[in-house]
Amino acid sequence: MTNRSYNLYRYSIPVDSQLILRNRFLKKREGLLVQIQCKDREGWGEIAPLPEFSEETLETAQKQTALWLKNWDAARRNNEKLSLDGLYPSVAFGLSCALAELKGLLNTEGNYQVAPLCYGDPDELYEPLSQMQGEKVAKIKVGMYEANRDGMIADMLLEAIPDLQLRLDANRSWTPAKAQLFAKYVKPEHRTRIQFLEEPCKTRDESRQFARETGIAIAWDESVREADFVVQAEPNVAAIVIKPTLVGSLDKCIRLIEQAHKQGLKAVISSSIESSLGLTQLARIAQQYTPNVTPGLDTLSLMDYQLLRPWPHSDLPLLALDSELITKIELD
Ligand code: OSB
Ligand code: MG
Repeated sequence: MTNRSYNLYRYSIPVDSQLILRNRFLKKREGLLVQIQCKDREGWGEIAPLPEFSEETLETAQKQTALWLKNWDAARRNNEKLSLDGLYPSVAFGLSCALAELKGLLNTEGNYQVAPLCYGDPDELYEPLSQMQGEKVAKIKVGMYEANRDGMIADMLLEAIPDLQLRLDANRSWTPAKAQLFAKYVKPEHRTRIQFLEEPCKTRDESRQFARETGIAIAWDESVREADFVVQAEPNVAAIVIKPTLVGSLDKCIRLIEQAHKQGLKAVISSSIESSLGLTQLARIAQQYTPNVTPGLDTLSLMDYQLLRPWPHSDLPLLALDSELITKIELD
């Protein structure tokens, strides 16, 4: 018989007012932190449904987590394993991270080299890019302003920085005509330095056609979370983006990564705007399972604080469990 115990905390941290999620401003980021212990070992996980992206809410996620923890504690009597099947993605992910830490399955070394993220002002990229060692890759959110402006910015950056590679993300916002307008401004000789453009158009077929016509590689992000999605090598498809908080358990993410690698696709671990606790775990997952691929994790600076674990070299204040932005949840 083993001794299991657990704690659940809820956090709420203010975020940068520029953060727009599908036409809505996010003013604070909220989530759960779970701590599980067994004898002298412990593991932590973050469960943070993302508004506008996750189907579950913080409330439904919290209820499900509390119930799972209770059953997990009860399962110790029979030395049972408690499955994560059927749980909400954010809950399955957070609990699987806590279990992986507890069992020593998640390495401590992380890939903290991220792709600097730009929401519109390309000038913000020069400084972070000059600090980068190794692969020089940045990510620009496109599709929020005029498509021709997006094209000009991408082309200008590729022209100005000869060893720069770009990732672009349109979040399915372009019609085929708008996507073409974007491409018109990116010189053909610059297009090979676009590692990929995530989901340019509303449908996968429109995105495929765009890639075929322009030679610009694309990546699947939203599609990866759709029921009919299969990981499949295709011309002009370079990568799949994996957002574990929206996908599910660590095992499910690892299966997707393995399928991608088998098909010759890149798998890119990406943020769903987790706190520094979840984000540092994503950096560790990236290092362990997608070595040599820069993850898409440049979202910490949107927040005003870090939680419990610091991101290397971040100067944001670090909150501990006694902070008033973290509350312990009473469980029965
Ligand atoms: O569209 O990829 C997205 C963050 C939250 C929700 C959706 C997205 C994102 C990111 C994360 O872009 C950063 C990254 O992938 O580099
Ligand atoms: Mg995306």
